[in-house]
Amino acid sequence: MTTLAIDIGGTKLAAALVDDALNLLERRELPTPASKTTDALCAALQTLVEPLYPRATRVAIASTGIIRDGVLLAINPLNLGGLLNFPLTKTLEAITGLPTLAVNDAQAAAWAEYHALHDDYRDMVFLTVSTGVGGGVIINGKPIAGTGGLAGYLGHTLADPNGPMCGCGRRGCVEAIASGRGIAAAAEGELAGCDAKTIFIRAGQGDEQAIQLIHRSAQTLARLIADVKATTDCQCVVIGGSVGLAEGYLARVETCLAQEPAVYQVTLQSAHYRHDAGLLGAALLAQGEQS
Ligand code: ADP
Ligand code: BMX
Ligand code: ZN
Repeated sequence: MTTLAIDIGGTKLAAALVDDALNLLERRELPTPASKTTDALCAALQTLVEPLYPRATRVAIASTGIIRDGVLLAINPLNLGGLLNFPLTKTLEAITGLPTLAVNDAQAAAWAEYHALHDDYRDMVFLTVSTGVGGGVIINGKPIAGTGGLAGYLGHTLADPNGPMCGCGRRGCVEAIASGRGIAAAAEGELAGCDAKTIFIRAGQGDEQAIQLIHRSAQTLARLIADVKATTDCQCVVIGGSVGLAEGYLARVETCLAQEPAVYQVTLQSAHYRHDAGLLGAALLAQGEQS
């Protein structure tokens, strides 16, 4: 069977055809539209999948937000241009005429990354540092989503009670500081208005403010990882997302984590499937549903 896998993030939409051996056959990408109405996202998804779906037999979606009864509910609507909810499975079923499964992006990515790990690892946590900060938790070989789908929303745990407001309505979430949007929002002076990608480039050129902004993100993530270790006793934390995968970022997080007491140390790895972990995790979950 060929799965049309779709990844809906706050910055980019990706789609690919995936075969049963988890090979990516063809991949396309588009920017996520910034619009409070559902029409723009519908239209972008239609453009994205049109060349692919005639060769697929099912659709599997990894999406930012809580996915409840096939509807995307944003915890942080700012990540989606203010869009609060979106009828995700209904939209893709209408476009493609195919059975459609939708899950949270980080939970999907965690599932793919879990399958790429050493067999002895039964407890792992995936963190995406991207537009937001997402989390997926696997305990004893099983993904944990909770009854309402909120389990593993590690980006919305508290990093600093005096920190910036998060789009979820809480002050000082990890996401408000460590995410791509959080990094960009804190930029001042000549970096004001730059996105996280540009700030990483400036840091590489030696810009002191850019280096500090990235350090603040990495430090915040390392403290979250110590909390995650204390909560789950996981054997491994896998980091993905474009910020998480940016050159030098993981090494900074490792340096910050090394400053925490020994009991909170845990193996850190970059996502094996890099930017495709969400796509492949959704495809894998769809395979599991039908086996
Ligand atoms: P999404 O959140 O849509 O899944 P990404 O994982 O690409 O998408 O994350 C988007 C965030 O990552 C944005 O804040 C963007 O500025 C930042 N980003 C994109 N590419 C890079 C890069 N090469 N280095 C650092 N940050 C990046
Ligand atoms: C936010 C939240 C999570 C998501 C995470 C990473 C929304 C719309 N999304 O915390 O569901 O997993 O961002 O998402 O509330 P990404 O867009 O950065 O990949
Ligand atoms: Zn929050």
